Amino acid sequence: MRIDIISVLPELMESPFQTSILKRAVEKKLAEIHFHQLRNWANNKHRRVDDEPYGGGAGMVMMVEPLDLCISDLKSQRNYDEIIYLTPDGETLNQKTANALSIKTNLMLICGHYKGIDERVRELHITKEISIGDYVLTGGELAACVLADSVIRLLPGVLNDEQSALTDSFQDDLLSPPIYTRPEEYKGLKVPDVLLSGNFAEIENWRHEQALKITQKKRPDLLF
Ligand code: 6GU
Repeated sequence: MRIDIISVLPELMESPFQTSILKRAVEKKLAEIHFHQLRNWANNKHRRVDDEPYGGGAGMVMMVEPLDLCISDLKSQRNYDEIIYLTPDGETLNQKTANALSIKTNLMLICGHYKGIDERVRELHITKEISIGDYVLTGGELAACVLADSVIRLLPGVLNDEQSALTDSFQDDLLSPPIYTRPEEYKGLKVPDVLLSGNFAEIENWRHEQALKITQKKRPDLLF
């Protein structure tokens, strides 16, 4: 998978891809991340990419031309499965969306800043709008990192234990059951007997029951 990320602050997104699992995914060439500094497509003296909104009002708007030139340049080089604008008014990211994106080949992510982008960029290029939750960030960069992380970890070969993405919380609309490692007892708190029983059918049953119970308690909305 190739992911192109357009931003005025690409340096903000470097470390997540230079650390741990995402770094390994990049090194193993399972994921290719390309950052593009939007200002390089600004055909004006001060490399401006924002301007005042028509009709007045607070905040600046990201201009249509630099974004159109940058996106068009990239589009002329390959076919993109989705051109995603990260915005608080997009559809909220969930596991289903991450799963769907993880089978794509080329994704383009557009990070918004200021009050947002000129509407004509959406009309010309954007195929999908994604938010990472009902709160406002200073820009789309951290949201782009969250989205990329949720997608890259699903790519075959990225996680050591292929099973572990399948048993994630949300993957079957249930939260994960409690887990334990050594010691068997700590400060009087014991690991449930069933987990020490060696009876795998019973363990699976217990885990499923616990997952249902925990989901009912913490996120009943997931059960309907
Ligand atoms: Cl994608 N962008 C911004 N600026 N704020 C957000 C967001 C995105 N998702 C949630 N809040």
